[in-house]
Amino acid sequence: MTHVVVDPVTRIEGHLRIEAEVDGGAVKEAWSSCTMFRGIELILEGRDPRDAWAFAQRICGVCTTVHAIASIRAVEHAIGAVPPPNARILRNLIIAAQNVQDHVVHFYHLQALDWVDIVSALSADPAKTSSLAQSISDWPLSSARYFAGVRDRVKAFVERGQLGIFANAYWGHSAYRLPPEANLMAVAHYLEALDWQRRFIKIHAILGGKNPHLQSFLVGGMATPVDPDAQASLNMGTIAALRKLVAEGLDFVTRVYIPDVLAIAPFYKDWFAIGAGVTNFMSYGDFPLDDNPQPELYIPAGIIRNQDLAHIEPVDQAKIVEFVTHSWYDYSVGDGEGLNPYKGETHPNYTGPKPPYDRLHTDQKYSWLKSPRYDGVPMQVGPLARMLVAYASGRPARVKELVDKALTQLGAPATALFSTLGRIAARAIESQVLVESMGMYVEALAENMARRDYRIQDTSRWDPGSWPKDCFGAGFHEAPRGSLGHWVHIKDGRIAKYQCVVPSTWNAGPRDAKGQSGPYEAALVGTPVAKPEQPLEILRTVHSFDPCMACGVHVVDATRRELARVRVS
Ligand code: NFE
Ligand code: MG
Repeated sequence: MTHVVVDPVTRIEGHLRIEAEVDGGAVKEAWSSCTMFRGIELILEGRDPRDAWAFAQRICGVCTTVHAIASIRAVEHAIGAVPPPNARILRNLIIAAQNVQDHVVHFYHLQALDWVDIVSALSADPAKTSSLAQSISDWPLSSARYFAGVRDRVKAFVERGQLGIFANAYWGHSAYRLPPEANLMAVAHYLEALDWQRRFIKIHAILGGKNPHLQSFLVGGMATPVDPDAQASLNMGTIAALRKLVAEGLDFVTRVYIPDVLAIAPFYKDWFAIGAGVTNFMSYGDFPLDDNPQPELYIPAGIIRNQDLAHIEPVDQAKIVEFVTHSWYDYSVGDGEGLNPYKGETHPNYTGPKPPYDRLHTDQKYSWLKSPRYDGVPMQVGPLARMLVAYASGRPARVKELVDKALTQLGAPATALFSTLGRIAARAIESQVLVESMGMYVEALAENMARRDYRIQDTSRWDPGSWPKDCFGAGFHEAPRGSLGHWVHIKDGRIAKYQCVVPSTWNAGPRDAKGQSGPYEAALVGTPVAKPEQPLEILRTVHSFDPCMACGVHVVDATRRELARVRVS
């Protein structure tokens, strides 16, 4: 038995440590530990709830906007504010843009290098790379000359010993299987995606003044005036700019991202049977399409248990609790019980190892993340959960169409989705579904303008004097990494309690009071590890969840300055 420690896991947001027991070339048991604490829930206590979104949004700069959205929804729920159609539509556009940009960045910049060997790309034949690229897509940047240029650029970096962001990887590892030409094509798209994501997210600059951390959120609506006749408002010029940016986004996802995923996956088909882990899935649903109290959601809500796609249960938030049995917190009710977020507590109490952190005390507390559970069991959240709920619900119809098409092209059964590669494929398919839906929101906004409906905020609840003295609210959102909820208790116009239960907490959390593993821990079991001192395969499965610890814990140890350490004992 070999004990592997990966700390910190890189190409994620925040600080994550994975410990695993490896035996016979595969992971037998794994532990996921978040090694940072932030405490934004505590910072919010005592503040004006109308300001909460601006603080909460700073939980993370990767999934920017998402905590602002969950926060305003929670406060609106508590005080009874109802955003008008224009605000709903703008929010849908903002969160769709966030999801799509985040997914593209995740695939190329945070995940691809687990599958794509940059150093191998240097030996690629540019003419053959061009043929490969042209065989999978009509994307115009595909000539032999173009790929020769990319190869020479990367070669110059390597020869000067300046691998920079590409340093400290496991180049040449036997688990890399792409031919040099596929590696070179992916490297070219890695560089193009850097540029693309910067252009695409201008949608946020237009609608929110900046990215990250848009400035235009407002309890009851949005702080963005809509008026086709005014220069300083969202007007017809804005609509034209949005149409163009959405079209460019659709083009890149359709002609680069999806073809790349479909081209790379066949070399790694065994990963359709690795990394299933927790087989319960949850989606809160998102993208309200009307203004009813229970609106139709473009991405539906639902619970799937034990991979059973024939039965979708509605989500009941009363069934959500968080445990701290293995987390560095204390509960006033003791560590054996879970608390619903309305009653949640954040009392930090670090009892973990002291430097040099050789081993986590995995039989005791070992993470800054709590362990959220639904009806007593762990849930996997994220693009795969959403696509499975949508696939099983039959809506939007586009999900089933795209999933079936991808499975046919890859010659894989539907059960292949329950895997490491399934999470990667689901993220790509979701990007396509969401970027296609964005035009619908732009046109809805244009139609409202044409009808001279410029309403942007419900001001009837702006005055705290109009609020109940004591009220509770919950706001739900599907962030890029999955189901996000904020719970707020407002007393005498101030925040009495604030609790966030975040996607990466659902997925990366430790064991609970019953010893049930969280999704990362469960997914790692069975993951092959060819070389314990270069645990590339562990990274593949962990990265497939797109970890964000900053979100997950919502003060870093200055003694640990190494970029990464892998320890084997
Ligand atoms: Ni910081 Fe986040 C997303 C949220 S976390 S990235 O998506 O909420 O898991
Ligand atoms: Mg929390």
